[in-house]
Amino acid sequence: MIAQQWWFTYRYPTYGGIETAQLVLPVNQKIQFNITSLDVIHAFWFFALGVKADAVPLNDNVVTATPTQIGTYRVQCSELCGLWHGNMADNTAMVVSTSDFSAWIQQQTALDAPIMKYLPPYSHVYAGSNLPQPGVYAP
Ligand SMILES: [Cu+2]
Repeated sequence: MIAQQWWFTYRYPTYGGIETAQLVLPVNQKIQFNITSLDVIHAFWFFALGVKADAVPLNDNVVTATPTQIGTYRVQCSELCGLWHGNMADNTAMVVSTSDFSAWIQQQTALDAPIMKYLPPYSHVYAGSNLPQPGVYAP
């Protein structure tokens, strides 16, 4: 989980390091979250899962949880992080069946294929040349 002003993104190192704006997790599987930030201190709060952890630049905060209920959930930032902190929330986090997760990850992998070469390699923290560079997505 990567926080930045003012949103969360999610990389899936188990699936080639693809990056998504929506958090989707398979049900009944132990998930390891590696939580970091690109800029200031945020906090990742997935209260239905009992996950709340600071997202700190250059810091890899590791939390594990096992979602057991399929459904749609809210995640939000719980550390005042600037002007749009209050808007740093998402009601579309999902826990889905294993087969729905496989289908979703396949779809996301295809969507991300054209941009993977612009993404920094997956890392637990991002700094220096490993930070996403502004403008690299422009044609
Ligand atoms: Cu924040």
